[in-house]
Amino acid sequence: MGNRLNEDQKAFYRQNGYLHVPGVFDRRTVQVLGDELDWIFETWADHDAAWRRPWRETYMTEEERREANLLAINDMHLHSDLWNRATADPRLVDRVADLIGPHVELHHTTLHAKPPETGSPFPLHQDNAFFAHAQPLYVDALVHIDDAPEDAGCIRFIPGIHLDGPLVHLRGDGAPHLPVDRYRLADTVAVPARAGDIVFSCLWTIHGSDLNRTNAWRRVVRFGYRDPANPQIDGFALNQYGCIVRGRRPKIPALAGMVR
Ligand SMILES: O=C(O)CCC(=O)C(=O)O
Repeated sequence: MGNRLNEDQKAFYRQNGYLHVPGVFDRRTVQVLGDELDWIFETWADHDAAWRRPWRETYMTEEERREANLLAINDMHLHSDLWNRATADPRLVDRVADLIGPHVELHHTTLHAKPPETGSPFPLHQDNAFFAHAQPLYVDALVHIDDAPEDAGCIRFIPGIHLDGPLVHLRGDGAPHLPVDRYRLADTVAVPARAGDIVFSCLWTIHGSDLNRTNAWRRVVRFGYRDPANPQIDGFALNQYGCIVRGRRPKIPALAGMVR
């Protein structure tokens, strides 16, 4: 099958809203991308990116809350040719095309690096709350630079709920998230992954993650891709063109007004 997904994998994604594909990037690729991250870290990272607000009391003890931290960097592909080329790597993009294709537009890249023992959780949410689109033809590809076992705060999903569409999130002085009494980490499926694995998810899929309780870093890079004919409604990078990494951009009235 080369870089393509098989019918079982596509059916799993349609039904559950996510898909774990082991070993997409080989050890050497992951090593090179990880080394490049060291430079990006020192130069561009936001060293205090952990999400705040009262949900933290549900997820962590008082001591854990004092220590919890997260490093985040947006759009690393604008700072590094290596990471720019990774966004169009056929091992990644051909599989995305099997989920939303055949035309694929890069929307953003984001690094979430959870430090050892203090790497902050993410409360359950849909990414649609951050960059809403009209259709579910938008895939987040979580590229694992380090191993992410369950106790390192691996990604977790509520399977199948993407089929219900976008939900209203709590908003205010912090990142949007779902009410913690109705959407609980205990009801999620953990997806532990190894360095080089990719976990794909739909932007309407509910997901989150727990604290990193190991003594190792947990670095995961999110590549957001959409069908270029899927109009964005709100949020991050609204009305901005991203690079077409596969196929072509159609010229349609719904996309009028977008800028470079
Ligand atoms: O990196 C994680 O553990 C969670 C990331 C996440 O929630 C997201 O990328 O939207």
